[in-house]
Amino acid sequence: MHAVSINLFSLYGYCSGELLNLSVQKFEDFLKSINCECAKKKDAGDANVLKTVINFSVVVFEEKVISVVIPTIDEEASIGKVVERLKQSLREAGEEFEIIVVDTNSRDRTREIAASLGCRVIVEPERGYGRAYKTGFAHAKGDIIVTLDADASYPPEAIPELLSVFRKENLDFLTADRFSLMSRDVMNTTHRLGNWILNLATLMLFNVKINDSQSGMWILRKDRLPELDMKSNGFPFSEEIKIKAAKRLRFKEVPIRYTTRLGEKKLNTWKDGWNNLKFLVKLRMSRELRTGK
Ligand SMILES: Nc1nc2c(ncn2[C@@H]2O[C@H](COP(=O)(O)OP(=O)(O)OP(=O)(O)O)[C@@H](O)[C@H]2O)c(=O)[nH]1
Ligand SMILES: [Mg+2]
Repeated sequence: MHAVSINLFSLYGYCSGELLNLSVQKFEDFLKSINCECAKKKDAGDANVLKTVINFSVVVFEEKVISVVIPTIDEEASIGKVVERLKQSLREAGEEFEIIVVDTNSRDRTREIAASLGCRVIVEPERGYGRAYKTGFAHAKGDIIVTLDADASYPPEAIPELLSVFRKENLDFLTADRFSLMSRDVMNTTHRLGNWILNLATLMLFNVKINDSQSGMWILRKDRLPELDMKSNGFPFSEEIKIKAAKRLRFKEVPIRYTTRLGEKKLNTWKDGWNNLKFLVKLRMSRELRTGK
């Protein structure tokens, strides 16, 4: 969190403690209404009456910065559109933001397009969806991190509304659910079945009831990351982060409108589906989650 502390003024007065407390309360309420916080310090004072000195130091919270992190491999067909839509949506919402593209060995124009649109392009030479996110998170300057695929399947236009829920409900982790609002033609049957099995496994192994354990669109507080202690470097990163967030943090799932991706998918339905299932079993057996936390 970026905070600026200003020592605003000191109150020095001869009045009853009660009266003073009332004024202080009123002042604090006012500060809250203008996004400030009061750290008050009582220096001296008599129990009933007389001399009381209060130093007000006011903490002014800077506008929070959003870091959008996008992993990419050969996504030239879509990265430009995703970034343009993101910029428009976040600008219209009055958000201060940065966009970080974490690229692994793209052989097309992905990096060039992202850089030309003002993104910070971070090169992560090691393969892995989870690894790309770990690298991106480490570079994020914002308090709040937003993630999505580069393939134009998740709607950047939904982010302001999701952020509003995230803030209003004081969440630590929000995940976007693709299935509640999804039309039939967006995902093939095999993919749907795979997702259903993984959701069921998540419920049975961890008692985490979630509609979409594999969604790639999340909002999270950066300062909560250490509590998640992420292990996976591959595609299971997505289910791992949700299970741990659901168990340890203030967590919510919110529906979004998902569409078919542009360009080639990087996920291998059978191989990665099987790996994701194996990862869930391994995670359940691990000492870390054996206690159910
Ligand atoms: N940097 C990096 N990005 C990756 C890696 N693997 C996948 N990605 C990106 O991560 C995002 C998710 O990958 P997708 O292929 O879309 O996987 P998916 O969303 O599960 O599959 P689809 O439903 O077919 O889109 C995309 O933006 C990919 O380009 C990786 O090893 N490194
Ligand atoms: Mg995708």
